[in-house]
Amino acid sequence: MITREDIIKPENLVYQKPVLMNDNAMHYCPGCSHGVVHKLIAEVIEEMGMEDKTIGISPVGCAVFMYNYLDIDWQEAAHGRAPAVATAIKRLWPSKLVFTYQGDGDLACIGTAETIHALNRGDNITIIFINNGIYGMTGGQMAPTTLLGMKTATCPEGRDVHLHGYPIKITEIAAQLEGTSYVTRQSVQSVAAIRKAKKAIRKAFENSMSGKGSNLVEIVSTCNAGWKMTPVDANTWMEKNMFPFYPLGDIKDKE
Ligand SMILES: Cc1ncc(C[n+]2csc(CCOP(=O)(O)OP(=O)(O)O)c2C)c(N)n1
Repeated sequence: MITREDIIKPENLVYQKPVLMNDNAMHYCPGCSHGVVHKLIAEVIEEMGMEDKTIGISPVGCAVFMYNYLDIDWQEAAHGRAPAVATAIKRLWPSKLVFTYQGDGDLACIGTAETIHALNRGDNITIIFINNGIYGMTGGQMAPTTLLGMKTATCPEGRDVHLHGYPIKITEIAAQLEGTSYVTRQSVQSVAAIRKAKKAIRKAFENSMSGKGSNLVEIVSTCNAGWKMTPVDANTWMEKNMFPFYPLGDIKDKE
């Protein structure tokens, strides 16, 4: 009979939870992308041996509670202001790995100015941008990233270009800025996508430690509760509707 002790032998261990992730129960809705990205960030920090040298900046939105789940140093920022706070922290402690973790309402709307200027200054930080196309925490209102035709709590007939303008591709804008080093768009809807997203986060974190400039990793994500879909339907909807407008892959890599 195989006992538990046999299974946990080092040679039989194929996977384990990152040590940095504590046992607090996550508040995220089932199917939400946030938890997967949290885990990738924890894994990368551990693999880089930066457990006690990392400072995360957590702003407003569902992302804010990341400090409850990852046992690193955290600083909370007002809505949209995380890149400005990250700039200050990185300049005070250049030897630290400094990253922000922001939603699209936070980064691409209320914090557009902070985001663009921090990236353009070439501050050696990484911005992780969770783009789920809506304001998730407050009940699924339209965000600047909401697709045309997409229904939200504040555009129940669908986003109309004449009323609301076009969705913004902030990642493409970031790639145009002199200060950015690595700009990429990833997702976490499949095992292959998760692996690629992890590689992208690793590269961005390494770049920010080697002084190559600022880095932006967008993760096109689902918000199945806000989109009012099952987790599986939300993934399918994202692949069919979000990926054509927000295509995945590296947009800029200065090397
Ligand atoms: C200055 C300020 N304005 C508005 C709010 C209300 N608010 C809290 S969360 C949120 C939406 C955040 O959405 P997003 O950044 O897309 O993240 P998500 O919740 O989708 O992960 C808003 C508008 C606030 N807390 N502070």
